[in-house]
Amino acid sequence: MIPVHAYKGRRVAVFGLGRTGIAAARALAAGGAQVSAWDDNEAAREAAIKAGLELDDLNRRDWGDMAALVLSPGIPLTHPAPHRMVGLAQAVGAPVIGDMELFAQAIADVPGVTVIGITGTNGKSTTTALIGHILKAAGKDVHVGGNIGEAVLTLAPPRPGAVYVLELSSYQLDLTHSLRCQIALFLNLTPDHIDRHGDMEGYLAAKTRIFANQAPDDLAIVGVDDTPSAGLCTRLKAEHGRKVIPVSSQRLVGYGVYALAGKLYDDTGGGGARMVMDLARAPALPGQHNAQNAAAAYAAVRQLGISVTDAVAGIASFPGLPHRQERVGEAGSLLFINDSKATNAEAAAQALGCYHDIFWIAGGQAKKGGIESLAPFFRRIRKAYLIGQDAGLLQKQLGRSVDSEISGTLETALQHAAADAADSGLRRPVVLLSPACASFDQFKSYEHRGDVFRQAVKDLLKRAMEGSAA
Ligand code: UMA
Repeated sequence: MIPVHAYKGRRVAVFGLGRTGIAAARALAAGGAQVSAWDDNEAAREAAIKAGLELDDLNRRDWGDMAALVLSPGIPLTHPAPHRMVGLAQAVGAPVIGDMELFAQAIADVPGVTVIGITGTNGKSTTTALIGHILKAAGKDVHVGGNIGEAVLTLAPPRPGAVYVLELSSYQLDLTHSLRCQIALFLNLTPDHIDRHGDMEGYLAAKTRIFANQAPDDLAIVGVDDTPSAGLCTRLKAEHGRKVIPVSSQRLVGYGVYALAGKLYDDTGGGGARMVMDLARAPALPGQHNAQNAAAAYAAVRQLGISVTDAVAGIASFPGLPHRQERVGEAGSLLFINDSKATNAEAAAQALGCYHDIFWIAGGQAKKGGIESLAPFFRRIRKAYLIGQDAGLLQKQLGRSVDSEISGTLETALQHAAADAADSGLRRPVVLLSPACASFDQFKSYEHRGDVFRQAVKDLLKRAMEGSAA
């Protein structure tokens, strides 16, 4: 745990007692603050008591002595409307901050600590884990956390030479004011979380806060494969004295790192571009989107002095992350892929672009626009098996161009998809769960949905083995 001493002897409100809130309350108490912790949800309050926290109903207490409000990232700060607690804090002039801000305050006085921050709509977790993997393999004192799932304040306390690799969501960045990322990665930007930021401008503004406190020697790494990010890269380059490395998996970028035709090129050295890696050596990073993630991770670790050989070896040995194009089973030539993390159409497009004969399981709670933007991939889909609340909408959007059925549940969808794929006679059929929708109508989270799928595939393959042995 990273103790936070900045509020020693003062009172701090911690609202929202999930992963962030519990870690923040503990870190503040360890640093000598008095903590008033609360959550709207009774089950969360009970869990907090079990975790050893004392509760204090923030709806009923006087806020006069409150030095700050630590808000969990999932709780609205501005849109669709600020949570009531935000108003209570603002009324007494208490700053509203998040756990990343506490982290920034906690490491401010420790010399020789490096922060690598990663943001973007898609690919953040993979890039974060990949950078952590390369640095660890190269022997660095590295700690990985943030939106990827490990609340930042639960990480080991800072020591000189430590590197923190942090996935930063737009929600977290909105609540962070003084964090300096010596290396800041901005991967891409497509519409997402608009309900929380008002519009695309608000979403972009939250994400660009990742560059806010950079010093002249710090590095900005920017993906340039979508229009808003390319515009951002141009703006940053125009700022006097900024170090910017553009990365792409679609085109050659001067003075950047890019992937073309499955090969990774480094043009940052001044002596012209050189091919550093055949990305076929990295089986856990399939597809063009992952090529950009690899390029971004490569640029980041090189800035820390990791050799080309170690960077390339780390990319090749990366084991991948669960729920992101995770191979969960194989039966002869039939492949089962769990891509449950694809909670929007853009993320599903990445997986749909990687395979040719797809038996596609999709559905849940659709995002704005549904799967309209996936039309260019429809020809790769042999049949779609639709689940959850918006199955009907998805079937309508698939129209006549794709054979589809409303399967209802994930289990039924898997059974039907596996049977059809096995009977298809295709050379390399793929049963792909890449839902393009949120999971909350049928599951606790995308992780839960992916775990259920992985287990169901395992059971199915076991039954098939037993059947063929009998
Ligand atoms: N709560 C209230 N009142 C409200 C709303 C929520 O009291 O009006 C309470 C809930 O009852 C709950 C707590 O607030 O107890 C939840 O807080 P939270 O949603 O911020 O969840 P945490 O467990 O703290 O998890 C957060 C991130 N969650 C969100 O941003 C929604 C996690 O990212 C992150 O891994 C974790 O901190 C550790 O840093 C998840 C996520 O979905 C993976 N992120 C979004 C995404 O990737 O798209 C941004």
